[in-house]
Amino acid sequence: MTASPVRLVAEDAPDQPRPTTELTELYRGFEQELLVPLWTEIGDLMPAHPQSKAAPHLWRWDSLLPLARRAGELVPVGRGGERRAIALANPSLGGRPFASPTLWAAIQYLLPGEDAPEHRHTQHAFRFVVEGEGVWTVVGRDPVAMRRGDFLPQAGWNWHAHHNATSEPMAWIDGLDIPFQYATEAQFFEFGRDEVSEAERITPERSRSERLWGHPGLRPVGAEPSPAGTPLLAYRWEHTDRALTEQLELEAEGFAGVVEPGHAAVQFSHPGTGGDVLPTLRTQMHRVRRGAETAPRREVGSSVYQVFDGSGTVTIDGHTWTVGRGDLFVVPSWQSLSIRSEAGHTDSDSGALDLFRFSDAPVFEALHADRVQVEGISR
Ligand code: 1HN
Repeated sequence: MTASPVRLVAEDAPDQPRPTTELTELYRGFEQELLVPLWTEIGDLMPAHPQSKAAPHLWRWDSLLPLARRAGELVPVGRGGERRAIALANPSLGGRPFASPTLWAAIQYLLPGEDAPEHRHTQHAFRFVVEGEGVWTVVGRDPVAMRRGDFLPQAGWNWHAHHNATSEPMAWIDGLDIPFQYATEAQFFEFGRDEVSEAERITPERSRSERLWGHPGLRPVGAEPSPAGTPLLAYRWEHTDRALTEQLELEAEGFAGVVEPGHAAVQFSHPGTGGDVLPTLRTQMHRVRRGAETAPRREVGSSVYQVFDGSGTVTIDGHTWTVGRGDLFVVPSWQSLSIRSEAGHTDSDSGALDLFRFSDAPVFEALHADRVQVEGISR
């Protein structure tokens, strides 16, 4: 057969007609008119269940961080390149800077005194800090401190810049819905001011957003947040940690509330709506007690995890990796994941495995295309 887009005989498709001269002629006619018959393609177009083009993969923090440091020495940050961000490229997505078909994940690095310039884009974004501090991200002219364990969402089309106000470099991870907006051809981007004012280069302990929106269960009367993205720009580790600690304490006391035995989780939520912090991204923190293992679970849509603390093993569709602090892994759509918390070689005994997770779940829920299977139970 020639390099025709139409397959004359589709081995994987049953009930194909016998190849004859007339059939070859017919298929050549299809090709000339840019037509493709369904009967040769249906297996790929309509699989019985999602068959991700992406592969499960693990990136080690110990490999990423030295490369980011080296980029800090060799590559300036400024207008044009915009960010010293180095993206995770899924090995099965053709070298594109996409962790999964919908999710972007990158390590970003900023040196003492450096500024990442102001811009805005329709892509929804967040930062998560696995170690270090000293950078303020300025979102809508509100400077927000970034420290270990903090989660910092930033909904699309907000102006944002970052500055490192300390004498230490800082690394963190960025998550965005770039591949999703790329595939759906929905992106807009604008450069901001080249210089930000001194008033914005300040380094307050608490951002204006936290002072207005960061009080548990209390909504400011008179402030109308956009439903499209959370008005709270920082979710601090002390709250996340305490929520997880208390869930596991309650479990030990015999009260309900955990996901499954030994596994606590919280979801970062929009304080005005209770929904996801960003329209396309769901973000959570999980804690698996030392010795516990999560039930294998598959979901429609993909996720990226970063180990925040502790160590263990993760198994994604039959591939098992040991993981430790900072390591990142991607779970493609409908591939099963289970997580086991156990002491590693180099681990200080933290007693649990903490994992930050982000996924594209809100997209599938909005389309009523979400599905979850836990150990054979469909939901
Ligand atoms: C971006 O604006 C940031 O603001 C990080 O830190 C990563 C990747 C692609 C496009 C814009 C940031 C980005 C990005």
